[in-house]
Amino acid sequence: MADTTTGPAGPEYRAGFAVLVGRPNAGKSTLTNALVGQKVAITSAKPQTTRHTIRGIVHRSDGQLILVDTPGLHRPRTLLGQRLNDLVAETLSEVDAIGFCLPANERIGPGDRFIANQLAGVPRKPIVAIVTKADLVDRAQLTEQLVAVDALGREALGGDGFADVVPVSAQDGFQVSTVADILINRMPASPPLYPDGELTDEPEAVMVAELIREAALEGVRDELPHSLAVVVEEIVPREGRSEDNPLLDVRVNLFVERPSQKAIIIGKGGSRLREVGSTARRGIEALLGTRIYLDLHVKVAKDWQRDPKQLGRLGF
Ligand SMILES: Nc1nc2c(ncn2[C@@H]2O[C@H](COP(=O)(O)OP(=O)(O)OP(=O)(O)O)[C@@H](O)[C@H]2O)c(=O)[nH]1
Ligand SMILES: [Mg+2]
Repeated sequence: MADTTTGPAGPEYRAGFAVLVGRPNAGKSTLTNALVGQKVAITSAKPQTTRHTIRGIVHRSDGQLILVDTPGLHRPRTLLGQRLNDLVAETLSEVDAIGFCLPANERIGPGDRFIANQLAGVPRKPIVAIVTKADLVDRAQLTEQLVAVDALGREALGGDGFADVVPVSAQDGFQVSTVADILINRMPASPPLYPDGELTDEPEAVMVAELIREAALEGVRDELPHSLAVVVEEIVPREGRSEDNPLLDVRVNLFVERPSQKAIIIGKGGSRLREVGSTARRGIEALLGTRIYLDLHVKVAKDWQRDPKQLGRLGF
């Protein structure tokens, strides 16, 4: 029987979906993790880190907020870029509210206007402007940015513009719960949509691949981050291990676009790849709760970002 005393049975309980959109590197995934209270999305200083939508679930006594973290929106230069933008456009129509992330420390530019105009085309959805990375600016600069963002909203959306403009820092926690309040208030009255305690609906293999990509992104430059794709081939228990000392074999392919990139990823005598492996292994063992043996292979899939067949094979 359902427990109606402690459960979310009150008439005010709300649940629904909010998408986070914004330019690459705006801080969407970091904010997603801060709101969920645990890492569900990988982050990096490189633009276009997120490549598929990721659901992070925020559980509160007054409601449940399902956050949809998306790839950064930008003018597409490759087929991959186009696919990522299409994915975001599709997501916008399926949510209850939109959180538009704009960094506090960067002037509003053509990239933000491009997104604001896209959002203007989405009918009847509350759009909350979230000014991220507030810790990077002083009070005066923050105020200035809030005013500029408000003006952008009136200009692009007409009327009163954004439903709300709220500053936040995912880094030091400033206003994270306020962002959750604002978004939950925009959700419809509804019973919970996910079981209590579930923080994401990402399949394990995807989380594993993402942790490896995050580790591999660390310290590489130029176009390499964009050229890297990670696919988990299999996760199998090692045979002959006792039940209280299990080991999982995790076999993974890292795809790059050119032989020169393969050499960079592997490093001198395999040193870089070993580093990537040990960093990723720590994260994966924490995620899966068992020891793993991580078997990484680097392969060249020539120009996969522009090749429809290869994109399909890599899951885009
Ligand atoms: N100082 C500070 N840095 C932040 C904050 N939020 C994010 N960052 C940094 O900004 C960079 C980009 O963060 P992400 O969360 O990966 O950005 P994103 O919008 O998900 O980027 P894409 O997935 O590429 O679109 C990372 O280096 C983060 O550490 C913040 O609140 N304060
Ligand atoms: Mg991201």
